[in-house]
Amino acid sequence: MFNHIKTLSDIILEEERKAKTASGSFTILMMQIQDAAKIIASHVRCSGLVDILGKTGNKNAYDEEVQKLDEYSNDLLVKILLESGQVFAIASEELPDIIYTPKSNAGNYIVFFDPLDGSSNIDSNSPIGTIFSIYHRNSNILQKGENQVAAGYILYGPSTVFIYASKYSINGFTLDPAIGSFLLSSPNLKMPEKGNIYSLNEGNYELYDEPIKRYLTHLKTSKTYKARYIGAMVADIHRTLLRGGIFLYPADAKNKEGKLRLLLEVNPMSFIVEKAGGMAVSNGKNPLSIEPTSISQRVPIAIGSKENVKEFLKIIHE
Ligand code: P6P
Repeated sequence: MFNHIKTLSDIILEEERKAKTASGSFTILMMQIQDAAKIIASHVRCSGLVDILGKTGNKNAYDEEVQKLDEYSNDLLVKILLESGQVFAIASEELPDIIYTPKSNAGNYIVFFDPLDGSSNIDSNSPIGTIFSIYHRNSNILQKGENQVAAGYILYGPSTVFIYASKYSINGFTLDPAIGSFLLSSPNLKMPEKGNIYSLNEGNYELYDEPIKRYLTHLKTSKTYKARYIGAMVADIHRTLLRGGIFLYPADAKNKEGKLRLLLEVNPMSFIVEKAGGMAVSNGKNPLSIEPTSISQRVPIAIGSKENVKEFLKIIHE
């Protein structure tokens, strides 16, 4: 008997049927995001070649304009989303302002995205990712993260993994390049209640305030933790989602508000982690409840297994 492995498209269509008032608009949007992910994944696989192929001039062996991967990923997502007919407005980490779809083609959704998170990892062939966050059309573009309809990320690592979270479910899918489908590989993701991995850029240690330093001392003296830091939020969050533990980007003397962007990185990741049973805090608050003030607003973040985040809060408030 042929056992059909569910795909991301199957799950999206199943959830369309659960949504009583669905028009199919969200499904079309997600299919477009899926297509963009597959195209970016294929370019990521050749990113090491761009320099070699590109050195012959502006065209590479595929007769394509040689572009930096993050510029290419951004341009692709902007084009696909604006042409989808399902989007009212978009905002990208690579763009200074919100882009509104021309009225003739405007749709019902707002999409925030980081087209290639961790792009400084490209040259060392280290993991990178794409983060997206979807809201219903609203006159006020800047909405609290709790209003997200769905959020997800694509991790371009040894394999290409698509994590998709909606109000109905959170699942992980792995791209089968042979058939170009994202196959269900981590159904009904549940984050471990507690983990023994902590993840932050300890190069900033001297810039941290005393409570953060106290927390780090606790982790190190307890001798039960491992440190892992990849420098791409998508990769560090994905490991935390699967194995438990905590990821932090605290505020520091250099990044007084923190480095990561509320709307483009922190909210989608907080939505995903909460759907998997984890927890996120920014300045002691759930990031999803923060009223955004700007597209580029940055917040400190501690996110991961519930027990680890609670331990963090306990120690920094001692
Ligand atoms: P640092 C990548 O530049 C990024 O935006 C996140 O993906 C990552 O978690 C963080 O910044 C890394 O920052 O200061 O450790 O290089």
